[in-house]
Amino acid sequence: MAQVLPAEHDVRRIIGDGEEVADGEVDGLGDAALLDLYRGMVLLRTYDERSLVYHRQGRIGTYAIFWGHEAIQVGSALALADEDWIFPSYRESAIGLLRGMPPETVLSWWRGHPAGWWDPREYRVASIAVPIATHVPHAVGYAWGAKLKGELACAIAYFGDGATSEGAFHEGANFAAVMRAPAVLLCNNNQWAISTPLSAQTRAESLADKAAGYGMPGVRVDGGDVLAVYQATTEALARARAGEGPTFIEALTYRCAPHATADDPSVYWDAERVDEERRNECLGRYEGYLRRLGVLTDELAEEARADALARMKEGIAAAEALPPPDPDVVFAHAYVDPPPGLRDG
Ligand SMILES: Cc1ncc(C[n+]2csc(CCOP(=O)(O)OP(=O)(O)O)c2C)c(N)n1
Ligand SMILES: [Mg+2]
Repeated sequence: MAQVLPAEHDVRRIIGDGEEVADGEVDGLGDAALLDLYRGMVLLRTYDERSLVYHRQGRIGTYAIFWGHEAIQVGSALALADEDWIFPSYRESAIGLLRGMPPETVLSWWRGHPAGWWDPREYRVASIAVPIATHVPHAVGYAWGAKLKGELACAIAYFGDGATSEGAFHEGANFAAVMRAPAVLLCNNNQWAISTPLSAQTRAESLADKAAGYGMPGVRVDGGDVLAVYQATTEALARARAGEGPTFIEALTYRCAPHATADDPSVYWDAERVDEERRNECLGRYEGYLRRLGVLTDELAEEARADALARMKEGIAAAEALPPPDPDVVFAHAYVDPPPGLRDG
């Protein structure tokens, strides 16, 4: 029997604080790769901030904000090989942008337009899962299937702290470990499931501890540290490709935006903590690191922001230029034999 130790309780960090805590580094990450991570974070941050504006302008529908989660998404996605598959939740709706998906596709998804449903094979990004944790078994099944076919592809599933209370998460985790599926289970522990705090979610000391029950390693990283997430994901993928099975990564962060645009967190969250977390947000931390290293200049930072903004402007224009969908599309794949009311209407 493989012996699995309880999760690492120390939270892994690479980025220092610019004062007492020294910066570390990740083997194999040169300047170009460091800047790719930066550009990815700027792109997602810009996507998120613009989306909130578009929502307020009535140009997209309800939107799940991921401000402050960019380090988790970019650090893990950029550790993947091209052939690896991504299984996102609504919190990672724009992660396909890191694989070349145009912003108008994701913006169309939030507009409820059929152009927002892409072919998963094109980007190796599965459909956005809104039901909590249902995509964990999908990711694991994909990974197991790839292994059976002798392919090297891994799958990564993104889900939240609340998802770890769902049956589908436990089924997926067990299945992954038993089958030694090459999967990475990446939990964004942002401390909230809408208004339910982590303290009301579990009695486990850490979410990573849940991994031990299934016989897989549980790793804890600072989810505001893009390099720590990158490193932990790289190691998990190496294990998976070596035939050693899945890894559970708990990326610790704090949701310092509403759950989604329809939520009013002021009635349940601690405003002081939110202010503190916002001051310590992940993109600013990474910018500080790159500047201390002498890798990021004002010019490069401005270029990244301008490029991301231009892509968003083009994206919303392209999404709004699409003709409205045919209302019949709602029923197109719902019935083999439509009921009379629909058939005749
Ligand atoms: C199966 C299921 N039950 C309930 C919901 C309603 N719901 C939407 S988001 C959410 C909270 C999920 O929290 P968490 O897993 O921590 O993810 P986060 O939104 O914080 O990223 C719930 C309960 C749902 N979408 N699916
Ligand atoms: Mg959560």
